[in-house]
Parts: sequence; structure tokens; C-alpha cells
Amino acid sequence: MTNLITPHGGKLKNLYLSAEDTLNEKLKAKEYKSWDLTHRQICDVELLLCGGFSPLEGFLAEKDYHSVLTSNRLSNNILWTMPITLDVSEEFANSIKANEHIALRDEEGVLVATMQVSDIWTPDKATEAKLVFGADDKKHPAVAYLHDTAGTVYLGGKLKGIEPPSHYDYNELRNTPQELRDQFSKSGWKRIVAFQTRNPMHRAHQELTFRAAQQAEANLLIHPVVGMTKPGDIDHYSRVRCYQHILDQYPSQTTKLSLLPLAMRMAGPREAVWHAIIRKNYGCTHFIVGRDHAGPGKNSQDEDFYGPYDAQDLVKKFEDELGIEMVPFQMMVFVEDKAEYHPITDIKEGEKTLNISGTEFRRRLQEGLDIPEWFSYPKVVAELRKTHPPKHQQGFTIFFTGLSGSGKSTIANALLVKFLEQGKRRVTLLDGDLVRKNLSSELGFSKEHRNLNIERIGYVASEITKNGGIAICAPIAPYAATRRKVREMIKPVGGFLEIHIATSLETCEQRDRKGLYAKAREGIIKEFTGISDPYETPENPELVIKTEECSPDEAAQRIILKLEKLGFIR
Ligand code: PPS
Repeated sequence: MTNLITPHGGKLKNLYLSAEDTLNEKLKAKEYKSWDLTHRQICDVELLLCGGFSPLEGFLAEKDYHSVLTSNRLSNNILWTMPITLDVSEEFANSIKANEHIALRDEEGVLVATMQVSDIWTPDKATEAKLVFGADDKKHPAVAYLHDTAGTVYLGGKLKGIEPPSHYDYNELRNTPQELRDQFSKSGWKRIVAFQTRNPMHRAHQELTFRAAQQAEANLLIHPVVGMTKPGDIDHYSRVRCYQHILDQYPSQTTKLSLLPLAMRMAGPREAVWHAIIRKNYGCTHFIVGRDHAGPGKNSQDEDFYGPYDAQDLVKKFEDELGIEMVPFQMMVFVEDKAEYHPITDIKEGEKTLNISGTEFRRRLQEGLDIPEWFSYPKVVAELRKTHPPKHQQGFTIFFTGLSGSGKSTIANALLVKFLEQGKRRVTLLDGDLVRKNLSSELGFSKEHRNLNIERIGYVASEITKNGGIAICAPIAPYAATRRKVREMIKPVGGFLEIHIATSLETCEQRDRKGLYAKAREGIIKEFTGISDPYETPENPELVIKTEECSPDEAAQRIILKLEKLGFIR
């Protein structure tokens, strides 16, 4: 175990057992009940075990939890602003007793740590949301997580580390606090200013960090979060390639890049103090806090959750206690006449400034529009364009829904050949009948089985979409909630168009190509959509097609025009 000074005068924790103790604990753990850690918990465990979360030695006990919520301190009065809790299901919590040991395993079942459960309690999540995030408002991603994803019961207890969670990406850029401290000392770095980020870095960030390092007379640590960031953020693989390009923009030997497997909470001021403690643990002496640090965006009243400089104020309040110096920074803007970046507060009257917001930047990427060189480096932009192609190069899903015999398959086939004719993207047709023969051959038509069928189709379509292809789905998909689920699955990875083939039941029954309606009326086929099972009409589909009024070819043309309008084909 190492004995380096960290904030609060404590020691840098290292919760890993010695080789011999690890073997013994592994044997004992065979008898322990196992908890499969969620992605966020794996991030927390990794930082607990390596000392990134020093002085914590495990998941918070109940009295520490309440103390952190109400006073930003552990029950022993040490500054700690974020509740690091192990949330589990009620079922799992009921299966264990206080003081029992449990095995914590990663997604593959590998034993990462064991924990002696000292506390088991049911938190009041609304109160936690208000105290930690400032509002019980699900527009805040961590509040939504708290209510919708986190388990209902919390377990507290000390951890014994068995092995670090495994990573297969960018291993050379991942460092424990001890490793970074050793590297700093080997390089003769005494003063180190850390830059926290969850976004790609552009010129303004380079300028800000360079100035911060100059100002603090310190070396620079670019310390981006690669655990969990705000939903919708640019993936860390693309970001890391961007950071690697940006390293060339600093004088050699002055700057280092290291990845932090932190699961962010977007808690603004509290998060900024937490980030500062973590950076202190990693051996930094200074920490940059900019505008709206770890801000979660707008609340349900369309107002910011926190003021733009609330985070700086809270870090300032605790600065002496933290033992890491804040380097506060104002927003940097480009001054056109000087062709230089300056803090917004230094801008003189009449000076023309330029800025591109994050939202505008993403829009330009989406539309494949110009991103000027004053804003970013060509290599960074090229990297982002590769993984975030404009809409006309992204994949998409056409999701037909409608009664049996409504004409979904006919239109889907007409559309399929049009895409094949265009030859721009790979295309797959997931027709209801075909899926039932292959993917869902064991399923029937109960609500549960229909939902499972649609979720499977959604999963396959999302994979196709993610990889730049076209998925045409043509199931009945009678339930609105499941259709919504599929939309939510696909939207983040490409385009999604729900198309209601709104042929009336009368027409479908008159056509009765497969003779199924007659059988359904006679009761030979049970749970038949429209006859003995419900069909929930889509409320906001991208397109409604009435086959009584247009031919399959006309329908396919309408879809093509809609795709053109939305920018998916050009
Ligand atoms: S669902 O609800 O979306 O899972 O249904 P889906 O997989 O699209 O249904 C595919 C075809 O199954 C035939 N079929 C039935 N449909 C509805 N209800 C019942 N009970 C039923 N039993 C069999 C029907 O022909 C569906 O094909 P389409 O292509 O829609 O006519």
C-alpha cells in the first residue's frame, strides 16, 4: 500500500489485496452471492480500488450517504460531495444479511472485488435528487438514471480489490493515480494543471489549456473522462483520436494525455469539487474550472440547472481544504480582427468575436457543412466527420406498422428495389413473415411474444443502421410502447422513420389474401390483430399511407421524397 498525501491529509488508497490474499479471497468468494456490476458501478469500483476516489474505501455507508447529501462531507467531516452508492434490486438486497460478504463481478462474470455489506437501506430518491442535483427533474440525466435505472436499495461497505476491470482500448493511455504520480516525478513535473473534458477539443480548448498552464507555470494534464458522460455525447474512441491530434499543438514535453474511467453525474458545482479531489488524487496541483463545469443542460422549465460560474464558486469555497488550486477560466472567443482567441471578459467594445456553440457544431457535422479553421484543426474535424458522417451517409430504419394485409410487405418490397437501384447503401428487409420464420420462429401472438418479436427486429435494425445500412421493417407492431422503444433504440445511431400503413380493417378483411381474417372471425385463429387483439394507431408517425388512395409505387415514391426532405438521401 502506498502512503502519499492526498486532500484532507489522508493517504492515497489502494484497495487491491496482495497476491496471496487475492488467492485466498478468490477461494472464499466462491461461496459469496454475486452481484453483476452495471457499467456505472464498474467505473465507480475501478476508481475506488485504485485510489482515484481516496479517501473512500468502498461504497458509502448509510450515515456517510446522508452526511454527503446534507453537508458535502463524510460523517467524519472529510470533504466529499458525491454519493458513491451501490444500488441493487430489492430481490438481491432481500437475499443478503448485514455483514455478509458479496462478490462484485463485471459484465463477463469476472470477480473484480468483494465487499462486506455493512449497511442496507432504501433511499429516498426524490430527496437525493433535490440535494445532490438541485432538483427532482428527470431532464437531469443523473436524476433520470436515479429513478429509471438505479436499483431501489443501496448497499454500503468496504471493498477488497481482486483485479482491475479489464479494458481493451487505449491501454497505454490509462493510468492509475500512483502511475501518474510516478510519471510526473520521473519527468520532473512538480506543478501540474489538469483539464477535465467530455467533449472533443477544438482551438478554444487548446488556447484555454495552454493559457492556464502558462498562468499556473505548470505542466498540463489533459484528463478526459472515458467512463460515462452525458447521454448523446461523442463516443470516447473518436474523442481520444482527436485528443491525440491536439497534443501536437503544445510545446513538446509539456503536456500529457491520460484517460479517466469516471462515470460523470453532471452535477455542476458538486461535481466540480469531486473532480478536483480526484485530480488531486492523481497527483495534480492545479485544476481548470471553466464556464458551466459538468453542466447537465436545461431543466424542464427550459432553464439552466446551475449558474455558469456556480461550480467555480463552490470549488473556491473549499479550495484550502482541497489542497488543489483552481485555475478558473472564462469562455474563450475568437476575435476576428486579431485572429486570436481571448477570454470573453477581455473583449473590448466594438471588437467582433466569433463562436460556434456545441449544438451548432453538431448541426454542421450532421449536415456536412463547413467547419472553419479558426474554430478547429482540420485533423480533428476529419476525425469527427469519419465517425459522425452527414445524414446522407448515415444509416436509417424504415419501420412500417399496420394491420395484417394492409400492404406493408408490398410497399416494403417496392421500396427495397428502389434502394437497390440507387445502390448507395446496403439494404435489408425484415418482413413480418420472414422474421417469424427465422428470428422469432418459436414465438406466438400473445402480447409478450409480439413485444419480444418487435424488440428483436428493433435490435437487428439498430445494428444495421449503426453500420450505415438501411433496415426496412414490416411487422404489424400493434403496441405503441414497443414501437417507441424501438425508436429510442435506433434514433441515437441513425435515422428512424415510422410509417403507418393505414389501410382500414374493412379493406384488409375484404382483401384477406391469406384467408386469415375469415379464420379469425370463425375463432380458428386466436388473438388476431384488429379482430380479437388490439392495434394501437400510431400518434406521430413520420408518414401515413392510405393504400386505398395510392399504388405501392406511389407509396414508395412518397417515402423516398420524405427521406430526401429529411436529408437522408441526396
Ligand atoms: S407482430 O404483432 O408485429 O409480432 O406480428 P407479425 O410478426 O408482424 O405478424 C406476422 C404475420 O403473422 C400472421 N399472423 C397473425 N397476425 C396477427 N395476429 C395473429 N394472431 C396472427 N397469426 C398469424 C399474419 O399473416 C402476419 O403477417 P402480415 O404480413 O402482417 O399479414
